[in-house]
Amino acid sequence: MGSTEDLDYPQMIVQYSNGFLISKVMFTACELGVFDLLLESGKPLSSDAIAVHLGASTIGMKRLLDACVGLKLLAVEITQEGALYRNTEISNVYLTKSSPKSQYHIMMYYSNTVYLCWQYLADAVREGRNQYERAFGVSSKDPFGAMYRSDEEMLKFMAGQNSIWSICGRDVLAAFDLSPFTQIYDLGGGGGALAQECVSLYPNSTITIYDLPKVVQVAKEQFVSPEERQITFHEGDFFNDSIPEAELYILSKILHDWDDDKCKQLLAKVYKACKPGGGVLLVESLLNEDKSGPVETHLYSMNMLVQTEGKERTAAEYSKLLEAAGFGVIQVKRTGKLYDAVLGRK
Ligand code: ASE
Repeated sequence: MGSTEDLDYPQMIVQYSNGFLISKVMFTACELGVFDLLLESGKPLSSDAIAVHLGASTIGMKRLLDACVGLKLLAVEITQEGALYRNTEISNVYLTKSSPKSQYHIMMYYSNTVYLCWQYLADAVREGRNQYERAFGVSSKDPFGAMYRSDEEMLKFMAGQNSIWSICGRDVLAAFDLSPFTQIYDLGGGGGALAQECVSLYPNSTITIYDLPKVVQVAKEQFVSPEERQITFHEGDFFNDSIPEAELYILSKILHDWDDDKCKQLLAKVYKACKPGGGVLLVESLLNEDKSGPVETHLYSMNMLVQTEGKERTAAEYSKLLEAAGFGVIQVKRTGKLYDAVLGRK
């Protein structure tokens, strides 16, 4: 893009400025149920029909639908009865609630929670800490206390994280052959979508989701059925309570929530609990060693600043944390997608 940059018309700056408008159009069409309605209807619909079905104004809905066409999230066909809208393939797969690869829940979390925190990004940069106090009037001392400030917020977060595993879970679990490890703990496993991918990919494994009691309760009620016999639960706080013995510990998007001291504390506890010959799998979005990118990971690191106590790190930074805890033979696999995998052995 740099090479096509024209100082009389800075395409890149215009595109970056409009980035949040694009996000909000997509989030809003998801939130109002546009893609769900067009999937269910099975035929193209007029803007008036969509507005009536979704209880929206005709003027507002027409504007939203046309913007979605511009973004290639919808297609339009002009007929004698006027313009008829339908989903594009990518919208059917990723933007409808019922699709197995739906990103609906993470978008609702971005649109209604993350978005509000980003309002205070300048304050976060000035102060070097998360912005829960300004955004939601809750103490920022305990980030997960703040993130789970209501059952509704906790559920939105869990559903959101689950939707990410529906598109990245298989790649991060297949990055290494984990079949030698049959007894696995997923620390902070939340809604269990990664655990579900894990037992599907490794049918001989059993996996225990270790998470806070209220998270486990919601996971059992809403996300993992008792018929899924290979998945069990352990209620606890992995910083303050004991961690049971296992062959493999998965820490998926856990270390990025915490500073180096907390990461070392947690990894040292995991090392102690780990069976000899066992290991730890870190699932994180890795920064390049020279911190030149990927830009998505830099943006996520900004998000860690406004929402948590952590940051995104390079593979070498994770390796150092693992080594400090005692782990050896550290292997790194980049997946080319959002999340990568780092394996350490005891
Ligand atoms: C966390 C993950 C996330 C803590 C807060 C979070 C996500 C959003 N908020 O562990 C999902 C990843 N997306 C981003 C923007 O970081």
